[in-house]
Amino acid sequence: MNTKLLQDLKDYDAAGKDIKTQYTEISELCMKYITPERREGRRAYYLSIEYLMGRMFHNNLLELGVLEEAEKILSEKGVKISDFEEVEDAALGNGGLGRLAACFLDSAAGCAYPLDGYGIRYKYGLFKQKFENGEQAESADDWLTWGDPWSVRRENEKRVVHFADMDVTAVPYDMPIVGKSVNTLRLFYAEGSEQAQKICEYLYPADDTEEGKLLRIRQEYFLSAAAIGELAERYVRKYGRSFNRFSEYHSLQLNDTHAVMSVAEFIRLLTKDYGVSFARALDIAKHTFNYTNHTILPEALECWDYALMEKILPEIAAVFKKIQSYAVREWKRKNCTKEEIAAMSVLQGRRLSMANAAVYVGEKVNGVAAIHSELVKRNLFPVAYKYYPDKFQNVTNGITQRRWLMLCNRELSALLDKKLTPAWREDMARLETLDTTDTAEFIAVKAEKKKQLAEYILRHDGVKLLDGAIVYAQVKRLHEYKRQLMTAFAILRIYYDLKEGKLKDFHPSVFLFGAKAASGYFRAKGIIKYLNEIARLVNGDEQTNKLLQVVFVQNYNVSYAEKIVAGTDVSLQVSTAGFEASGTGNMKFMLNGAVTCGTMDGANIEIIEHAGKENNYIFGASVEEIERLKDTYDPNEILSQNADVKRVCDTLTDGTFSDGGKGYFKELHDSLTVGAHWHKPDHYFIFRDLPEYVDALIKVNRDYGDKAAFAQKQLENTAHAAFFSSDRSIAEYAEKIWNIVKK
Ligand code: 26W
Repeated sequence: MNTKLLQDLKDYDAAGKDIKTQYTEISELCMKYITPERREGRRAYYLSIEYLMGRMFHNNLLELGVLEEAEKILSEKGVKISDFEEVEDAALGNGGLGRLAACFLDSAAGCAYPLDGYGIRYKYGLFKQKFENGEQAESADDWLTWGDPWSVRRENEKRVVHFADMDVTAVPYDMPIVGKSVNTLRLFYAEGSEQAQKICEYLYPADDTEEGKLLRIRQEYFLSAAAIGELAERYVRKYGRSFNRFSEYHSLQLNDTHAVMSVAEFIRLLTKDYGVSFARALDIAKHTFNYTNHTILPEALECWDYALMEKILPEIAAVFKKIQSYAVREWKRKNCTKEEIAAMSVLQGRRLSMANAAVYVGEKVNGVAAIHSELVKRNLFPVAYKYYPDKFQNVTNGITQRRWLMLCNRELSALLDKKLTPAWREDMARLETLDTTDTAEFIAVKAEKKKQLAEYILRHDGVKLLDGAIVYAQVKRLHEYKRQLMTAFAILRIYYDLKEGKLKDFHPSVFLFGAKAASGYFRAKGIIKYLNEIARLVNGDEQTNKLLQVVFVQNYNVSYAEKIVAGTDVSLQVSTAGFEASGTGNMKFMLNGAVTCGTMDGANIEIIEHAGKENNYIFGASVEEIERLKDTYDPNEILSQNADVKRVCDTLTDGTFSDGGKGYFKELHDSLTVGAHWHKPDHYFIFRDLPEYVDALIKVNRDYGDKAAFAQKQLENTAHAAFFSSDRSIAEYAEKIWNIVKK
């Protein structure tokens, strides 16, 4: 308990100050008690171009151990820290891998592992989303309007990053990551000319134009060079210029391929500024860098045109070319065939494969769920796996129980305190001892969290949630492989069955959606429009709207997610098997006592292994079946044989809905029935899985009738969620990949 901090809070004078001033002053006051430690010895460093941190106020006070006390002290002064909810999320990420990075930093500090993060401090984070006539409208996320009291600008540690055509000053902003250790997230801010400042203006520029691609390369190199420059300089000051012991003190984790240029920069710096031979620098790199793959989507595997990179980073391009020639010599010594060499090549003709560079140089390469790591070996890098099998690892993702249970669901946390004593908070394995037959209090907690969720949705979206309903949620980025469109069809199926009196004793159900579509992703925006049109139809139909409601919340972000995961009964995780690397929302729902209705994909497979198939609702083709189906699957055959499927699919073109002449719905219908030049019709097998999906949803509805039995299934999920704590993930990285130890 931080008594001095509490005393300061008691002495704080809030009188006559507006809420922004109160937020800033109280945060700054807490910051005085947070001192990042610079421990000697080996450390790991996380290089990520995204960190989806969410709000830091409550998180940091929880980590400081003063949240409850501070709340009381400040409320006596008329300061309701729940009003600080209006502070913008630090949304410096798109979703998956950015939020994972934030959970990993939280767990490393929470478990006293030496792990620091390097990233980019974007002026504008992920865009804010509103719906205008059911369509996504984007606006800039000016997240710094409330200031950023949780970061400290380090004027005296700024450094210059050189491009062929400009110099950029990288100014570090340090955000302390509070736990048993206090680690640091260092975000670099670009200063200098107008063009230099553009580098950190926006997260993930649309890279479908050369201009966008160039900016993307600049962002990735900016992060790489600032981080490497600093680590190298600090090392030389302490251990000299030979770099012989660099890999003894550093393990650098590449979060996807976005910071792979740090490998080339490391070699460039050592050879050019410190006279280290290329072979030696490459060898040190091979014992320093590790790579996490987060997706098997081919379009997400970054390849850069050699000439494009050479235009602004000639030395970096040259280093990649030299790595290629070293690698080819090594592969020839291993008697690799021409085809095998091509498959592993860093430079393939004019294309630079960042993933192949990461695999070749990385000491360890890991996937993010058991099934994904198998697919990484089998489908993504089969040749590299053949020649370097020991490189390949799995570390299944995890989520921090501090934000995703203790903070967002204090009522369930209190119930666990009562049943298990607070010891579970330091030892999640104790959740396994939960008596899941004793459900009365859990049912009351879930009802309370649904009530709070309903209030939040009413306040933020002006929609009143159906009372006493089963709450389903599908909240995640909008992407075809995540199959929000299949859920849309399933809802229409249920709607029509209700209207035709085919569903008796149907328990009232609410389907919650939250999703942002990438600004250039036409089809994803069409699916958002379609879901909003279905909501309008279903919610407006007096015959059914006491039984079925569809709600699409706007600007789904980390803070919204905290409310939804706590108040949901059924987590919808319905990606086509083999496409979702892991998923992490699935784990958040599980921990908060929701059953999963989903496919055997990503981490869902391990969730079912831990929580039991009997406590969840699994449906759909397996990875193996999807792979077998790829060549023979004919969606139009299903349409001709299954009138139910045809009926809902036809609503896209039969006038049931209008997309305001934008052409969204016709294009979606074509994507399912005709395909496109880059894919076959229904390339995510929606029609194959839809009937089983509807059956699963109806089964949920039936089972819900026995409240106690259903609650027991939900509690079984909470009881078996310990494995999915990011504390476990970090302990695995520390042991299997980083070789670092707790303080
Ligand atoms: C929404 C489509 C999409 C897919 C991949 C957007 C961005 C990507 C990135 C290139 C990689 C990424 O974020 N992958 C996600 O990483 C998460 C953390 O490991 C996984 O849980 C998700 O399954 C994976 O899609």
